[in-house]
Amino acid sequence: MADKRRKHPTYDPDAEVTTVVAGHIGVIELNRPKALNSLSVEMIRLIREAIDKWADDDWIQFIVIKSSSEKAFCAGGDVRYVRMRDKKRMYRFGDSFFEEEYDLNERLSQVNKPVIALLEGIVMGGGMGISMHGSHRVVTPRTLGAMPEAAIGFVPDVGMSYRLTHLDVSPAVGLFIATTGWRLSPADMLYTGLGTNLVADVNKFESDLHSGDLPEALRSNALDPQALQEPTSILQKHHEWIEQTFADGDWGAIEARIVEAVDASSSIGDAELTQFIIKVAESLQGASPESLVATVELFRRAEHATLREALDMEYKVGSELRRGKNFIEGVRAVLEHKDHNAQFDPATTDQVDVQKWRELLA
Ligand code: QUE
Repeated sequence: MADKRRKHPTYDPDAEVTTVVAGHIGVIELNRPKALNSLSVEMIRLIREAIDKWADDDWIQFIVIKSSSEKAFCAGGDVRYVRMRDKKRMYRFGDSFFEEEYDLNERLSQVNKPVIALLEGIVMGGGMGISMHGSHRVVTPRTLGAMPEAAIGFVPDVGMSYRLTHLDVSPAVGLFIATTGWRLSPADMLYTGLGTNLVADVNKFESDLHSGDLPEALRSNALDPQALQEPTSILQKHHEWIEQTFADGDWGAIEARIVEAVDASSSIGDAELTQFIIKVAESLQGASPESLVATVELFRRAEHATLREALDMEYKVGSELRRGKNFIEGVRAVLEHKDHNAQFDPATTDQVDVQKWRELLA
């Protein structure tokens, strides 16, 4: 019996996701490196299939989710493909894509054994969704996280409206990450709790897991954060300003505080904070105002919701955004033409109908 299970009957090294049982570890390897492992619907189905098979299989002690590429764990969902169909008003594909993706995100939160994501390289959007609902999110000095959806006229989804409002740190930090699309360093990941462990080498850690002793494998591979290029999280350094700016109000109120801070920044006398505030303002430059307004409405409600309720709200907001022009335009500018010059409409926050999003989520 045991020997039979070691060989996966459908193992295919060229598949977009390969799944193998190695000893008592179920390994899910994302293998679409040319697209930085952005998740196709096939990949979502293959991951789901493996999780369903291994979650209640007593042979399997741990489930590991990793990438075949050092460049990226996973850069997001395959939004180019979704856009192609949405553009032709064929919304059914995107609808079921997000339904299946969000169901997988929820399923990952329900597995009663360690689900360990090895976060080497880029982890954005959908990549967060297949890692952050598991028990262990292992980061390295090369991990780069982000929720950059506002740049493509979308909103942070995949259950991250729930995760980012239920961080070890305050929900204000989560909303900061969601609106600015902030590039999260390994230190930022650990500070927020999005990362649970720091290791130097994920391959060495994975091979040590075969001992069956997860705490020992984590301990013996633990890297001191002081060894990082930036040992201190910039979000931690400026958490007070983030709190004051993002803790309450709608996007209009938050944006007004940021504008005020930029105007006052030269007279603060804190060079580091001034630099940070300018960088915050810059990271909001390419964002769709409609996305920013909708993100705040979504996050204020997700703070008091369950993961499933948050996913359902994300689906509602996402469906609506996909049927407007900004998602088509945002994916065009960032991922198709890569000119990063999206012409969003409305172009400013004051022109966005905030009431529409409140009614949608009521
Ligand atoms: C926002 C996103 C995504 C993004 C950039 C954003 C996203 C996504 C990708 C991506 C990146 C590289 C690829 C690819 C996709 O970028 O979801 O196929 O090669 O998948 O600003 O939400």
